[in-house]
Amino acid sequence: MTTDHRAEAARLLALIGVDPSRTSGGDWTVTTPLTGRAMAGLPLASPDDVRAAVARVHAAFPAWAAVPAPVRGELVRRFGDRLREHKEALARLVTLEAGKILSEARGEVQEMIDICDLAVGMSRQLYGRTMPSERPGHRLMETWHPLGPVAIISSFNFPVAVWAWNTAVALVCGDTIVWKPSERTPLTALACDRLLAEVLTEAGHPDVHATVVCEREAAEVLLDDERVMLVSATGSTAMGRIVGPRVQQRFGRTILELGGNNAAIVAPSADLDLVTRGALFAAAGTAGQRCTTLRRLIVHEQVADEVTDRLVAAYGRLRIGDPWEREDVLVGPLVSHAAYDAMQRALERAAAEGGTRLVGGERFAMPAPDYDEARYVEPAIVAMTDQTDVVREETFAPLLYVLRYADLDEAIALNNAVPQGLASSIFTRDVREAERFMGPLGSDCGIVNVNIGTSGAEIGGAFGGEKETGGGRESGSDAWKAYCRRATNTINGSDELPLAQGVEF
Ligand code: UN1
Repeated sequence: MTTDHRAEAARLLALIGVDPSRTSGGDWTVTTPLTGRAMAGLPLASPDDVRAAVARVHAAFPAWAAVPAPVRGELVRRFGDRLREHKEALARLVTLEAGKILSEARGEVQEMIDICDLAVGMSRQLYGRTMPSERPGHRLMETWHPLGPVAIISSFNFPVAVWAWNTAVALVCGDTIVWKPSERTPLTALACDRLLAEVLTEAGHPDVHATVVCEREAAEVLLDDERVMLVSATGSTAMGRIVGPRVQQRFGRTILELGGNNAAIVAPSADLDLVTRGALFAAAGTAGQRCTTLRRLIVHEQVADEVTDRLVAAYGRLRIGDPWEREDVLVGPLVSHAAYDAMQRALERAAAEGGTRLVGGERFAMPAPDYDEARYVEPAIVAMTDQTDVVREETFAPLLYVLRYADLDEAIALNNAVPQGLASSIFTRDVREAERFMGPLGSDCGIVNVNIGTSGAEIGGAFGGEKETGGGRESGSDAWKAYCRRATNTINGSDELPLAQGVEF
C-alpha cells in the first residue's frame, strides 16, 4: 500500500495554514501523478469570480503603488522568510502535485526564495537613466512606475517557482496580481497564496494579490479585461497563440514563456564526463517535463558513438519510481496519461521517420496495483539521421533525439532549425567554438550555455526565449522593466523656453 496522499496533502496544507474550506467540497478533483488517484477536491472559480478578483486587485493598486519600492521589498523579504520556514512542506506538496522528485521540488522552492532575495535588492535599484538635453538648463530622465494589475498564468511543471519569479518582481515594481495556476496544481498555489496573504494582510494590503483556480473560460476573463495591464503566461505554444493576439488586441502587454526544443552540441574536444552528466540531468531530469529539458543532442561524428554508449549506460542506471516512497529515485511519473500517450506517438513517428531507438520508451512497470492509473516511463534516446518533423516538435516527456554533425556550421544550423528558441548549449574545450555559438550568428535561443546542459537556469539572469517560445523575459537582470510603465521626463530648470530641434514658434 502506498502513502495516503489525500491525508498527506491535507496535513501539509494544514501545516502551512491553508483554510480547509478552500481545498474541499468542490467539483474539481486534484489527482497526484504519483498514483493517478484523487487527492483533493475543490471549487473552481467562475468567470464572475475572476472578474471580482480583478476588480479587487485593481482597487488595491493605487494604495500599493504609493508604497515606496523598498518598503514593498521588505514585504517580499518577509515572504521569502515564510518560504524558508515552510520549504519542506511546500516541496512535499510540489512532489505530490507535480510528481517531481523531492530534491528537485526543494530546488524549486529554493528558486522562489532566491528570487525573493533578488527582488529585495531590486526594490532599491529600479534605476532610470538621466540623459543630456540638447537645450540649455534642461534635463532628460526616465522614471519606472508601477504598471497596474498583472495576471500570471502558470503551468503544472513549475507550479510555484515561475509564479514566484513574476510575483516577487511585480510586487517590488508596485503591481497587483491575479494568479491563475495550472488546474493540475492548485494545492501548491493555495499554499503559496496563504503564505503571501499572511505577509500582505499583516502589512495592511490584503487585496494586492488574488489566486483563482479556474478552467479556460474563466481564465479568458484575464485576457480580455482592460484593467489587466500585463499577462505573463507560461505554457504551450498553442496556448500562447491564443493569449498573445487576444491581449494585444486591446493593447495589453504579454510576457510569453512557451515551448522549447532545446539542443546541446557536443564538439570533438568536449569533456565527455561533463556531457554525460549534463545531458542525463537535462534530458531525463524532471521526467523530461521542463521547458528547458534537453530534447536534441547534436554530436560530432568523431565522438558520437562514445557519447551515445555512455548515455545509454547512464540511462540504464537511472532509478525510476515513486519519489515519495524512495528518495533515491531520479525519475518520477509523467503528469498524465495524455503525456504518456504523446510520448508513445512521438516514438512511433520517430521510428517511421528513420529513427533507431537506443534505449527506453517503455512504460515502467510499477510494483503495486496502486499505480495502475499512474504513468511512469523509461526515459528514451532515439538516434535520428535527419532532423525530421517529429524532432522539430516539442514532446513534453523524457525523449532525447541524437543527431550527428561533421562541422560546427552544420551543428549551429541544426540547433536553430526548429520553431522554438528557448535554451541551448555547447560542450567544447575550444574557446573559438564557444564564442561562435554565443555570437550573433550562433545559437538563436534566449539561453545559450557553455559546458553545462540546457536546464536549471539561475534566477539572476533574464529567463525566456525567441521565436515560438514567445519572446518574453522573466526573473533577473532587467526583466523587471516589463512589469513597469516607463515615463520619459523633460525638465526645464531655466527661465527660457527653447524648443527642441531649433524650432522657432
Ligand atoms: C519551466 O520549465 O517552465 O531553467 C521553467 C530551469 C528552471 C525553470 C524552468 N529554473 O530549468
